[in-house]
Amino acid sequence: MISSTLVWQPEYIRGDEFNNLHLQRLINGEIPAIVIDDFYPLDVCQIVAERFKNIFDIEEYSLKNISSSYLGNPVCEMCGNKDEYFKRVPLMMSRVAELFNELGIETPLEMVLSLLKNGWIPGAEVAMEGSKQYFAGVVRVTKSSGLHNDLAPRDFRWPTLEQVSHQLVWNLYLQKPDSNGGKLRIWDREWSPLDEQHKLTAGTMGYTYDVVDGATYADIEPLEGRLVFFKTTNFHEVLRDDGNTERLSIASFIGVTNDQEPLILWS
Ligand SMILES: O=C(O)CCC(=O)C(=O)O
Repeated sequence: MISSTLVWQPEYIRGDEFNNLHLQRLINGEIPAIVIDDFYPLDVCQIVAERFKNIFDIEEYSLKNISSSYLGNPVCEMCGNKDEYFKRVPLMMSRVAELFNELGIETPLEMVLSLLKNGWIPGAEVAMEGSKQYFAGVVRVTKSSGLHNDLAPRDFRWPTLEQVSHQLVWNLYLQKPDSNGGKLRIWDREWSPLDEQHKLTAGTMGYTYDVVDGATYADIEPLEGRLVFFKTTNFHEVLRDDGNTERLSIASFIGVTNDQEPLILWS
């Protein structure tokens, strides 16, 4: 019997309060998430969601326990073809940026980079592999994702990503589903190599629920304009959304390499 209780509280702050202590609390696993409401204006989120309806080259994630499609160039979908990945970066960065053109506001990626610079003295930048830039800021429609965790140096042999010692992520929600579903659930349970025995079969990135048996969790609603940071090595999942209005978000990972280096962002 799997038992758990819901008592782990995210830290809700305003954008101008964000500082290094918040990031440290996340890195140390003291809080499940940092939540900043109204980070992006609601009317802009609505325009972007309307624009997104006219995009027809959205791709499906190939991983089996995720029901999600995307606009962008995520490493997990291109890891067998590094050259093609880096070739696609400029085009896919501009395809995403177009969604935010002429709205009188910076893109979410630009705003998150500025915010992170207030919380990390060496700063924050999009990750580079030598002279080649990574893609950051994938736009996703997510129906559900199974229980999983993300850790680039474990999953990919890409030199810059192998430097990452702690992995976080930011998600900005652009459209809330009209169902009651779509919540992000973050478990107070961090991945360790022993957990690989609970992994689902090849081709999935999921784990069975006995890995979080007894752990507490926090549920976060994907409200429009809400920015959420969490640590990706905590088991997490997106609860199924069966509504008609799509759950739309934009996100990128954030890697900590060491205290003297900028945070690096990629998707
Ligand atoms: O869409 C979300 O709320 C979280 C998605 C996720 O699993 C992640 O960003 O690692």
